[in-house]
Amino acid sequence: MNTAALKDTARLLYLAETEKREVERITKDYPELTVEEAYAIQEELIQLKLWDGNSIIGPKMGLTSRAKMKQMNVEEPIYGYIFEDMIVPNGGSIRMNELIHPKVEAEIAFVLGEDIEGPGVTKEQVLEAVAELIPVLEVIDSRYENFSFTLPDVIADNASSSRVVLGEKVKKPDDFKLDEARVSLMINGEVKERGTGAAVVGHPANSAAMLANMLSRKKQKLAAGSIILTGGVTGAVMLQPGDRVSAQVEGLGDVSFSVKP
Ligand code: 0L1
Ligand code: MG
Repeated sequence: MNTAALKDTARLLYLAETEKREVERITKDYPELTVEEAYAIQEELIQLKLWDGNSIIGPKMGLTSRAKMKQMNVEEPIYGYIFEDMIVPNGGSIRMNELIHPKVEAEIAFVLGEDIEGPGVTKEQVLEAVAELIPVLEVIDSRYENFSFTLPDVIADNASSSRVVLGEKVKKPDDFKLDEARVSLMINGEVKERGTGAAVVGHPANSAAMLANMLSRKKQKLAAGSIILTGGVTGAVMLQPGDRVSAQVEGLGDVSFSVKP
């Protein structure tokens, strides 16, 4: 894909999000689109958001469950970025009429106390660097028709990022076994999904280590203070207007929001 097409594609995805309009997956027109080109489109999309006055809260990992990776036939997860205008207060609400076909999943986020720079970052190094943990509800909203995409499509679309509800930050206890932490996702008081931290590539810290190592290929690092969404612990559930959504993360607490029409 040449530079002009790359910029046009980023603009198409940007407008699809801002105008809440689903579009055909871009690999219909560009079947040979590579993962590298897809990240180049994502970077253009991020630039458009930054030029709009938006700012980055931190990165997110996507496709972190073995099931999703197998389904997409990938060896490693993908990443995208969470922006300031995606943040919804804990206990607040999202509006269905601002979104296309949102789904929600429960996650665990890290707040870094120090920089992490790859390559070769390990789970143990990540755990040393993490200062705080946050229970999170992430709303994903693919800009593609019927949530239907290939790997390059979803990378270009900023890993379907849409809204994020952050719970209270908790100082990371030294002996906290994140892979064993039980997480449940409830809609209207009914448990819809359950998982443990191990659902995220074995341990959420593995996910952040993979992210640091992927970013190091671009000479980038994870900066102290940034918030990292490590990936879905539960499956993603379709949202409906009127839904009251909450997640419980064992040892960390609750997070919730509601869905307005
Ligand atoms: O946060 C995620 O895991 C979403 C990654 C993109 C795949 C999807 O939209 O389901
Ligand atoms: Mg997610």
